[in-house]
Amino acid sequence: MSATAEILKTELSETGNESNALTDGFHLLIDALKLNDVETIYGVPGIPITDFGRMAQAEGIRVLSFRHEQHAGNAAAIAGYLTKKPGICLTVSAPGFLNGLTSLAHATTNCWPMILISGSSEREIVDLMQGDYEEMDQLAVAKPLCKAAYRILHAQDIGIGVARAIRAAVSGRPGGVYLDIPANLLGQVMDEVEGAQSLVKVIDPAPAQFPSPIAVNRALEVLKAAKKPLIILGKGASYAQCDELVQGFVEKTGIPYLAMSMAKGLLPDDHPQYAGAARSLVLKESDCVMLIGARLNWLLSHGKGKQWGEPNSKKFVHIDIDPKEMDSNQPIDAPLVGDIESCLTALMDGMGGDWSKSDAAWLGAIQEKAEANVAKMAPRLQNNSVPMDFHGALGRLKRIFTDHPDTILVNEGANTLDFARSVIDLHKPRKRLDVGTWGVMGIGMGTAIAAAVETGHPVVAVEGDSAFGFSGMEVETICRYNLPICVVVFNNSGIYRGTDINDVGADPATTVFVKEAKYDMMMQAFGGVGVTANSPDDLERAVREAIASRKPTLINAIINPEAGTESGRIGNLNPQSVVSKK
Ligand code: ADP
Ligand code: TZD
Ligand code: MG
Repeated sequence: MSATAEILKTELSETGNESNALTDGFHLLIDALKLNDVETIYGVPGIPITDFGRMAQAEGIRVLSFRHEQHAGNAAAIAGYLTKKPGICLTVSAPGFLNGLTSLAHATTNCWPMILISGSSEREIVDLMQGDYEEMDQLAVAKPLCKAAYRILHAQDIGIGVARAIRAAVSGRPGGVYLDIPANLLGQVMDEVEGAQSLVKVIDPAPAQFPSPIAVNRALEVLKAAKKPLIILGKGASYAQCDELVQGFVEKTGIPYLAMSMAKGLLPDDHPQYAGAARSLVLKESDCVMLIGARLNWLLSHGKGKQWGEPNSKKFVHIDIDPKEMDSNQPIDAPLVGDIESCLTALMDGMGGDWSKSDAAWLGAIQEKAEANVAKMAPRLQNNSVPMDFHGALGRLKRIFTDHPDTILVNEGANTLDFARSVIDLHKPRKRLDVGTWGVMGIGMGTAIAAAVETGHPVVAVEGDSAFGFSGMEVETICRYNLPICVVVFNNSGIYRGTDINDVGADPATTVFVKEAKYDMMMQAFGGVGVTANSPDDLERAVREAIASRKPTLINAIINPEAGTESGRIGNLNPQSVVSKK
């Protein structure tokens, strides 16, 4: 027993407390997390949280150790999205904390619940800037980058601290929360019974938020008056996990819909009302757009510009849990503030039984356009060229995802991302996990690991070769935990293309990599399966085998280095220099 524990024991017995049993910060923190159903922690060990990780594991929490905190954090962020419970990331002080902070900011930007728990140095030394081991005022650094940030200084406050963190992460618009754990908190001792009494089980952490009846009626009036309505489903709608209600609402209205990237599969992508293959037409010509858990941010060109047709030609209905989202980019005619489940339930009730479905001419025009676009694309998806292009490779993956609707697709890159998003259909909710609102490269392996851990389903991560490089070392983590993950690296030997040449010096161009690097050997190095695929046939065979075997697999898919375009589909966002080049 430590000296402090001895003193405390004596004090407690002097005050008449005879239980004598003690607990400490380590155990209180573990008990607080367990009491609130935390099952998994993603992190990297080190001072001062190594023993905490060990003890949590011994107490039945699954603790997954990563090679870099950013990927542990990305795992926690996507675990939050998939489960509606905060994903937990555990890091060491200053540098480990900073590595984890990127993913905490990413979770916040995407409205996903996550808690970054980080060990920190002693307050007294940090605040006097006396140069402690890994000294940093972490709370101050975290604050502007997440939804809420708390520090716990006393063991008796651990229960409340954890409760606040959980509620802040999941209630209202979900987001990232920072929880600062100074090293000496973990060793603080208190009476075991009092400790247990100090813990808090959070009741109803994300309370339903009902829309006002006036707002519901207003929304129904706007929808009723529309001649060419359109629904846009965003990842807030898939996060809400009221899948049948969303499907029921879309079908009852008969309104055609678009799905934002991670909302794909919320209704099956081959649904007759899905207007994905006629995206330009519906955005331009619709007269009323209903956003359900989607923001009018850059991903929707802020709801304006040529893509959106004539200015002021549309009315907007917007469901979001955050009132500040209304009128953020366009005036909203019918704001519906509340959680999606409550809002859609109220709308369904208000619609009654005799809601007349959307105009047949509008649906017919969309269907005609969609069919023409699908027919135009079909031969490209069937091409069997060697070296492969994006479409030849993705045409095969599309078939595989249709045959395996439970398999989760993780996707990042530029061309690899944009083409895979439009080619691969998903048939169930929350099966597509990608770069999210920021377009972050590096989410790949952390996301794949959490997807496999949280769902038990096989994961196929379709990765640009650059994108993969950001988190590639985590293939060791995949092998160590023997996860059913198949990484497909779309290897075009570079960022966007593998063909750039630097004609003014000896260094390679900034966007090219070692030609046809053997990424498959990285997986082999740790005991997994590594394969090179030169043709669509090779690729299809290897992916099917990986899904069936559930063995960690990396397929190095050699893609024609000329096949991609600068920045994929968002090349227009690159600033142009007005100074003529040499
Ligand atoms: P996408 O990128 O798919 O368009 P966004 O991340 O931009 O989606 O938007 C998701 C929106 O969903 C956010 O504005 C968030 O506040 C909202 N949201 C998240 N969960 C819920 C919920 N349960 N009910 C209502 N809105 C939600
Ligand atoms: N760093 C981070 C964290 N995120 C980013 N989005 C970028 C850099 C910039 N970036 C992109 O937006 S896409 C991309 C980078 C570096 C890589 C594209 O190359 P790729 O994909 O090999 O992954 P394709 O298929 O070759 O286009
Ligand atoms: Mg590439």
